[in-house]
Amino acid sequence: AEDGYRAWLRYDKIDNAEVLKSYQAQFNHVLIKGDSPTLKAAQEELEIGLKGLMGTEFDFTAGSVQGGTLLIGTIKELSDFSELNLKTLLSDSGPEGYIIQRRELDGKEITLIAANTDIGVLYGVYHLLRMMQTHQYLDGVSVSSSPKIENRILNHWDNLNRLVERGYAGLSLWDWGRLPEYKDPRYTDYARLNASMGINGTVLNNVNADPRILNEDFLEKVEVLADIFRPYGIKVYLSVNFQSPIEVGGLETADPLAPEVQEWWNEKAADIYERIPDFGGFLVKADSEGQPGPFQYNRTHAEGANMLADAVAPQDGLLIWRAFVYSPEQTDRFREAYDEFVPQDGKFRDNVLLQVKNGPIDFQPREPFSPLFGALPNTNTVLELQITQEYFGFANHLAYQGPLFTEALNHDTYAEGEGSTVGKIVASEVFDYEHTGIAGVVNLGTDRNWTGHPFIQSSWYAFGRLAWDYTLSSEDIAKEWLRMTFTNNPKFVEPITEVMQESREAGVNYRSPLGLTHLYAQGHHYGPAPWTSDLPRPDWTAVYYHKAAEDGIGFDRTETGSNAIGQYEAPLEEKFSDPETTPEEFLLWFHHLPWDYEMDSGRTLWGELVHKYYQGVETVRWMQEEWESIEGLIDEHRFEEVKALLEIQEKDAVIWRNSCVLYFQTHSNKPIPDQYEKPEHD
Ligand code: GCW
Repeated sequence: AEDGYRAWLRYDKIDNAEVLKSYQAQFNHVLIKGDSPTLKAAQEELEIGLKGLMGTEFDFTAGSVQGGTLLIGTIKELSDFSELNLKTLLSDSGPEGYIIQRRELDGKEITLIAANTDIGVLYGVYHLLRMMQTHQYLDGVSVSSSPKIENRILNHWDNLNRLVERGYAGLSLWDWGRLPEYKDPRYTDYARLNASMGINGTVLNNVNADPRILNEDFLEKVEVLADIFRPYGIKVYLSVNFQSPIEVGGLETADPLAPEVQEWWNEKAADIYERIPDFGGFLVKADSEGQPGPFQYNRTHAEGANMLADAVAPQDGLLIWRAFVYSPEQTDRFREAYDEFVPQDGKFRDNVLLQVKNGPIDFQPREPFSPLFGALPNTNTVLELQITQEYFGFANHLAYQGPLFTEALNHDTYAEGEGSTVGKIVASEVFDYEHTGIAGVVNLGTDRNWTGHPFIQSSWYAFGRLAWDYTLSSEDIAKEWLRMTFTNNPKFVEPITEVMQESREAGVNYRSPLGLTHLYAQGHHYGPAPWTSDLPRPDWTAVYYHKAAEDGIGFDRTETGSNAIGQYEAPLEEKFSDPETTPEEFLLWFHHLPWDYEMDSGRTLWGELVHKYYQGVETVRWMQEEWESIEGLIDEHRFEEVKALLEIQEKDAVIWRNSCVLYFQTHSNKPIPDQYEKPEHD
């Protein structure tokens, strides 16, 4: 049975005779110049890929260029072929880009994949295979591609006992108990899947960091993983606990200004680099949700980050500091990260990157962008996205995150006038950053299909593709993924692309439409509990966020409220300050409005809220129908699995809708309009 293990690198034989014939006419053997581990990986991928796709063994032993050669190599290895003019062709490709061309060489028709570096070649090979998997004709192909963002990093929230925080796909992939001896072949497949999209870094462990990761016995295991990932261009990073000098080093303090603490970190970093010369660096969650940090020593974020940055600087390492901070003392959690970090702008070392979640609160189904984007001209700012469905029904619901990611990237911050989108800021096209980066929190685990719900693979894929090129559309990515992962049959691809594209909005609507947020049951974040009010921290309750009462609903973040809107640039501040000009999907993020406030549809706010909740459920039911309609076009195993999961999703959506509508009704005191099926309750 198809179990999803191969994900989008399936390489089943091309079932379109015409496409297959055209490929056969175009190349019949491969000439790879060079034999580094990365080029060997490229060759291995082509061996599996071409054999699978074309159904024939390929000759990889040709010594010279002939008609039908697939010629592959770096500018250096291909220097004999001066006629190719690679110096010019690759002048914009950088250290990771590549070109793919159909062209003539010595009067012979060849296909060329060339790059400045080995890893560029590998990326080019994956690109060619992707074109073949999606049945694109290669006549006259001329591709030139390079990443817009330098560091494209997965974040694993994996604990050392292999439980994954917010992970719903089995245990951690890292089998610490059997490392370093046993090198699970899965590590290589993990690297292949990531390299196929151009992911070039991975943080192995949870940001709620266990200090033991820095013990020698763990570092020995980390070294093995780094060795396996290296040919695929993937650097290893570690999350570290700020108290490590005490917990691991036996020091009395972790004060970043204490010389013995600095020395301890310097030595620790040097030791890691001895094992792992291309070690990426450290990721730190400090002074957030109980994690230790510089505050207890009366030091600033910058002082804490800079000490660690200095430790990795001699080897060109990076120090990634998270901006996910909030505390119960603030009247509005929305404000906090900005209030803490903007005054620190310019105080961080050049090799520090500040990692900011897309929204100001926490990976909610829909958030406005964090006002930190655009407010830090002198601090390398990384965008953190969540691939794992902590707030989207775990691995039970279909909720393709592509539209959320592109929405986050395309928000206009107006930092340097119109068009200063989050994507451009992160890619250093607005300010001049020393380093750029994007991070995705994954839920990969030991489930056969890596992600639990087969469609969560698509969000992993979307993250990777957007990390390479943030201007891609979520729809194109969805199509590409469906073609590679299931079938090229348009009868499948067309309707299911639509299902994917609608799925996130459905999730917004049945949970928290119109700018509501964080109505989750505390702790697990699966089901609804908008009534939650009595918890140890007010900012963990639902009522803190929705503020529903007899007079209306929503969080006033205008000047009469917390004035968080003041953190945005003037045109947005103005736009969001007036409910009439606030986009309705963000309305209750910024305003507390009466229940009979009139919406664009002509309905009252209460009526619109009810309408959206019902619409969310209806969309899930439509998703079920669409899925039923493609029965027989894909393998039965995955068909049945997704069908069953959609049943769960429908049930959950109804629970969300009923819980929220009935609860908010206790405040609105208004009826549910007649056209809607009434929630049943016992
Ligand atoms: O989204 C919240 C999660 C925590 C997580 C935290 C963070 C790793 O509920 O589980 O901790 O954010 O991003 O640090």
